[in-house]
Amino acid sequence: MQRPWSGTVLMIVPTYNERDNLPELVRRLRDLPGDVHVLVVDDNSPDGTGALADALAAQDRGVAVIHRAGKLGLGTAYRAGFAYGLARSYRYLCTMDADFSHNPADLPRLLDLAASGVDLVVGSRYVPGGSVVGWPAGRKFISFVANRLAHLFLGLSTRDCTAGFRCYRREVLETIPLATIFSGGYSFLMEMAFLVEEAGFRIGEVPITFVNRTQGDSKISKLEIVKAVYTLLRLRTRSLPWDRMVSWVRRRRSGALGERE
Ligand SMILES: Nc1nc2c(ncn2[C@@H]2O[C@H](COP(=O)(O)OP(=O)(O)OP(=O)(O)O)[C@@H](O)[C@H]2O)c(=O)[nH]1
Ligand SMILES: [Mg+2]
Repeated sequence: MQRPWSGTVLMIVPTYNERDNLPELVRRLRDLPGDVHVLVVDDNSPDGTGALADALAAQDRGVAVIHRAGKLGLGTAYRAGFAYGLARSYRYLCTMDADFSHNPADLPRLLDLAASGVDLVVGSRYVPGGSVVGWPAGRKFISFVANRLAHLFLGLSTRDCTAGFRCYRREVLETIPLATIFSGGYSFLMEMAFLVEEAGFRIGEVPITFVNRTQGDSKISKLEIVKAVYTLLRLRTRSLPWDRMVSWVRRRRSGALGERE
């Protein structure tokens, strides 16, 4: 069936040691309506995921692979994927995890909302109808606290601002200064949500059931929690009144305001 987004979608899948998940994931994405293209961004996975991705790409022109030298982080993997998609004519650039926590069958719902004019659509655990299955209580707590802090500290209205299942309209990624994003790891997701809201884009959330991985190991480390706290503080400081004043003075000094007065 023809959809408004048919033929214009790139799904970016960062991978690190996902050999048990990747072939089935790519198959299910390629079986979706609308010829969704898949870009795997692999960081030289020791388990051979990169070679597996190459084999999938050799069989299917709708699959491509970026190989990076080593484990360079989730955020920079997304950025590499965005650069690839923006250099081509894709209109919807999506991201998801490789471990089936995000169900490929949910993707058309995200795309339908994006095609209706929503700039960033998030597959969300924390809107009515969304849920998390299989996470231990500690993991749920960390995710809950991260989101609560993002709402309180940064004033974000996105309920699930740490979610990796997303669909960006091309214009969003052309506007946000991707090269200046500080976070290279998991905090990238929060920073992007902040920048997209700050830029005034429309964000929508569709409920999803997030299912804990059954194959492979989690890559998230305790260090990522420390980095997330740092990211919150850093972004919060940027939006404090004195910070706005400093940037106003700087702009004034450089003459940017003088012309308008
Ligand atoms: N290319 C690349 N991919 C990564 C990196 N770190 C994680 N990933 C991938 O990013 C996705 C999310 O990582 P996960 O380990 O599943 O993180 P998570 O979902 O927060 O953790 P779990 O719930 O325990 O699975 C997966 O597809 C990983 O393979 C990285 O440094 N580079
Ligand atoms: Mg995962």
